Amino acid sequence: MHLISLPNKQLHCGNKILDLSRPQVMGILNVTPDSFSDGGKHHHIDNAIEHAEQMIRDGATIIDIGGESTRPGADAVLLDAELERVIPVVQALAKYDVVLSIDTSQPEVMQQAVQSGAHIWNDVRALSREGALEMAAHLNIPVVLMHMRGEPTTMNQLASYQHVTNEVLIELRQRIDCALQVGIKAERIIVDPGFGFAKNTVHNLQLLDELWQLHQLGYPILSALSRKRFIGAVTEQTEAMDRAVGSVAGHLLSIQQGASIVRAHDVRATVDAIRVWEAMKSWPHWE
Ligand code: 8Y4
Repeated sequence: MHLISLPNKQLHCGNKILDLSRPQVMGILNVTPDSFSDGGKHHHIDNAIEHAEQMIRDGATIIDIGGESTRPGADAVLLDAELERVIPVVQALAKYDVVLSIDTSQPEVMQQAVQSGAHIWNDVRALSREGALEMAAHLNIPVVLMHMRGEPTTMNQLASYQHVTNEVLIELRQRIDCALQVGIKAERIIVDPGFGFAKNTVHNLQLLDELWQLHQLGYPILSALSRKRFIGAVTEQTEAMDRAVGSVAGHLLSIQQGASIVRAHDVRATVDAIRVWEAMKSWPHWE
């Protein structure tokens, strides 16, 4: 375990560079309708910017902007709604000294987001939507390939494994192969086990215990378990807000196994934990 070190890699994100030899915190910025149902459009953008600014002050070096609606509806309507939520926020945050990641599965959303200043494609569907692989190759940006089975609406029935880590490795390798085949560069790929996606509590815990196995793939690892249900199950915290400490613990265990990026709601608490880990790693310099 002590022999695992972070990849000595730099992730090129447009005009910015992320140093993956140190753990990086990706702050979660939700721009779904529920988060601005009270106010108007400007209210929603102002709130998003304020939240992002706070996360940057707290030490986030990446902001993950997500605006996908989980409600059923026509594709064209859903696309327009997602664009309307995400693009103004990207435009507003483009001037900040932070890497912008977009949580989307839609190639059109990512294309417009990149035109507006976004850097990373974070896709929980690992570029499986029509045209997504080709768009990622064309945009030539870093992509997060996350493990999932089915769709968020059907995935729970697919949470059946002989050995979860081995099957996640096999299925991630298939998505990596697809990405490489269309010309996505190896140095642009980040992998993610997809905590909570088509996994029950035991699966999630086994994956966390064996996260270091993902180094076999040869790509930087992103770990994202912030406030998720299995953290609630273990800590007996029914309210997502009360899962911060459990989430920090899980993220630190991920970092100890060589995860390069953690995706968190509670940025300051996560950064504090990482500071303790980094201080421990460099203890001779403290005397
Ligand atoms: C409270 C709030 C509790 C939100 C749970 C949640 C991942 C991801 C999500 C992930 C990557 C979520 C966008 C689910 N999960 N992207 N996105 N990896 N790369 N639920 O595990 O945060 S959304």
